Amino acid sequence: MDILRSRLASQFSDSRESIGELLRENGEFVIDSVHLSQVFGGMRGIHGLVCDTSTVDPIAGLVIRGRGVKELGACSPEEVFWLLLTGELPEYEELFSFRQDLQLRRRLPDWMDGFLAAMPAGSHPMSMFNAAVLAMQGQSHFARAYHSTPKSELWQPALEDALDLFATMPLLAVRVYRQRYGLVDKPGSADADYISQLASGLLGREDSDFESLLRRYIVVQSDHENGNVCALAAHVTGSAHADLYYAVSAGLNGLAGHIHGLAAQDFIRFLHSLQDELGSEPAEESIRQAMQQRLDSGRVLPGFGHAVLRQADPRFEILYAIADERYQDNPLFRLASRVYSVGTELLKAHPRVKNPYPNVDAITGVVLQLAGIEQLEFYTVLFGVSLSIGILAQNVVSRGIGSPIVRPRSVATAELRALAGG
Ligand code: AMX
Repeated sequence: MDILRSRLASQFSDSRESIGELLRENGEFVIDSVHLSQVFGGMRGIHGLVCDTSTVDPIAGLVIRGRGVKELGACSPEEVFWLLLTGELPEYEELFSFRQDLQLRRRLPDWMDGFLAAMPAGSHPMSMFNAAVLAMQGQSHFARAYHSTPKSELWQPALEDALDLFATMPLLAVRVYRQRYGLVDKPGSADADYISQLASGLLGREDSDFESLLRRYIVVQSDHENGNVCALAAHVTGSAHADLYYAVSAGLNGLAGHIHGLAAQDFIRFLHSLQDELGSEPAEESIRQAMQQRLDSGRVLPGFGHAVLRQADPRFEILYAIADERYQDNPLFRLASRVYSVGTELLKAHPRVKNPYPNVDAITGVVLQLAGIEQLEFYTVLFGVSLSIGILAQNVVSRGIGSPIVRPRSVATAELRALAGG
């Protein structure tokens, strides 16, 4: 991967220089002020992190290296990974050699089947996936090279780990899926690309419609700046010079939270519970009552709301349009569509909810379910496969620009009370 390595070498050297200059000239410039409510409010809205791979605009949504996510419709995960790392889409030749390199890295250790089989029966697929990532840490180039590598060059072994992990994630997800649900393993063709490995591995057969759906699914969720729980956990872990196996694992642990990535499974579970209670296509009024009851009992409506976005999430819209085209006559999809509009209406009336719209987790499970992946606990693993693309790129860039260890200050409540003059 000499082309990629030499591009990144000059990119990082330029970045370090220009960041140094920016800091020398403007280091004391004030970009934000912190309110007491933000300190108690999960640091919401505080500008305190650097992320060059993508930004999340409250209105426009995800922008990857200057390109709105809707512009990336035709891209493959390989192209988006390259874009996240370098800031540009690869040329034909670059993509060709990138894919060749990734193919050589696409293999799981021999012990993986036994490792997964030894996990307790009924383990959540997310814990199997994460345990497997962590168990592969012994392969880390970064860990092996650490003591003989200057700080400024740590991005190089980090890049090796990132490429290995990127290439391996689809295979690993398939292995977890097949092992967890007792399905016969159907290894894809050795020269298949990222998406066809993943798609044919999951379905157990070639299916071009499923491949194109999965391509969109993976690309739209490939990054979301680094303030979300998953990316932030990975960023903080990597900042302590833990290798990418540890960092990705830290991120996956956070993604397994119910109000983060597990919302994908929770939303489908909620649809199923509505069908069990009210029939396969309940009337809008019955849906409204059930959702209101859930809110009144102090529980969240899974699949609605967002900590940053203040408009409908373009990632939701992209996947919704695909589902609408393919599954508009399906009862589950029709139920989901009613739930989206009723939920939005109810949350618009909620005094504190800042975003009443369905989020990406309200559609990912629906499209996977209708495409034939019925095991809803598996959905967050696929979210992890996609979001890890951004995490890997972000961590390589962080080592490349020499980001220091993350260490904000915490303050005791009494101190805050005194500061506020209370
Ligand atoms: N259902 C019920 N209440 C909700 C709600 C929802 N979907 N979304 C927000 N609220 C509540 C919050 O819990 C909070 O209540 P509080 O004042 O009693 O603490 C209040 O409304 C204000 O919240 P907010 O500022 O609008 O959102 P937030 O930044 O605190 O939280 C999020 C954002 C996503 C955690 C929240 O909207 C939520 O819990 N949604 C449901 C779970 C979900 O779908 N998560 C996936 C999000 C996307 C992702 O990260 N993958």
